[in-house]
Amino acid sequence: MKTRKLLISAVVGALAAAITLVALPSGPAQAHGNVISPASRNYGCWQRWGSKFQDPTMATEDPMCWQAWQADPNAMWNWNGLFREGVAGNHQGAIPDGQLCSAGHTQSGRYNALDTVGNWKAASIGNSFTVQVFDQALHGADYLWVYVTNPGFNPATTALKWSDLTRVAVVGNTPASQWNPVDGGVQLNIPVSLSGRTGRAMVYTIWQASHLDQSYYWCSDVDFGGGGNPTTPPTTPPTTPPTTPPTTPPTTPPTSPPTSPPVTGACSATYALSSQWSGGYQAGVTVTAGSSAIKSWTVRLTYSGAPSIQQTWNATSSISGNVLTATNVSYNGSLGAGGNTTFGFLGSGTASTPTVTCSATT
Ligand SMILES: [Cu+2]
Repeated sequence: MKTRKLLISAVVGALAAAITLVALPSGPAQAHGNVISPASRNYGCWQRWGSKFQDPTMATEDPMCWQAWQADPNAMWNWNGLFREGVAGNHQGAIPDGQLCSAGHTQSGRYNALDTVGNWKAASIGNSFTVQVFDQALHGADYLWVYVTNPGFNPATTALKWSDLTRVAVVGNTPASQWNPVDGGVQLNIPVSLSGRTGRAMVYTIWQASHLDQSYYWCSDVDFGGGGNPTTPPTTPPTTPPTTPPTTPPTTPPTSPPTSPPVTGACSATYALSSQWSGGYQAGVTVTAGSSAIKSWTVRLTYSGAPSIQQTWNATSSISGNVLTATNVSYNGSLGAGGNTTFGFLGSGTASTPTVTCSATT
């Protein structure tokens, strides 16, 4: 039990705690899960925008995800960490109405923006559908409960309350060995069968994990019968997006902030490790223009061995030998004098610190 708690605090506590991880037995540090279909709010936002979360087109194409990314990118990067502990089965007592999608403002409010009322993207499903729960950590389940909102409830205009929900499926004690092995963990498919449902609704899933009293809560937006948005326009306008893309790094800053880059040439770049876990890591690079404005930039990260990169955001990357080359995307190439932007990537294996150079066109 104590070891597992250490693992969890390591995920939350990022870098400092990652040192603890080294001493622990091997196993996934990002050790939780989510509903991947119909995708929960934060898993869906991560799926759709994780590779380009600073792309301002999100503000118009997917405004609810945009406001959530603006509120706290960690709510999406940590898509597998939406849980509470020590609830002792009293879910309704632990989570007030209007806070069901953030698990009652759990994790110091990291997920609060998932409660925002508005027209979230909804998965088109039929009356018979499957809730797919992904368990990265092989926790298994003491139980899983699936609820659906009652007919007439419109998530685009109404905050979710417990009284809006009817439980439609129950899965009892199911150790991870009985879930389906999938890449990176195990998955359980929960069939749900309804009748006569049309239009927008929400699916609410509770996963009571088995390793300790840890309860997960997920809101999934669905559209029964598919085709089309709700007929009632949302009464709550989406948060007005900022006019310039944010430069917020995707995760908690590293424990020692990068030293200010010397700004002598056209641009400079600093590398910072954001977090790491067994088998992978996340890093960010801040690109800063020199004393004149630039139109585009290219950053080269030179490693002692060939890097393995799974995903890059806010830059286009390629690897040749030991060098990772990253160039700006359409919305972050142009920087004013002294201005900066950030890109990031997920790497496989153990993080090592590259030598970083930056070049730019003016
Ligand atoms: Cu976990």
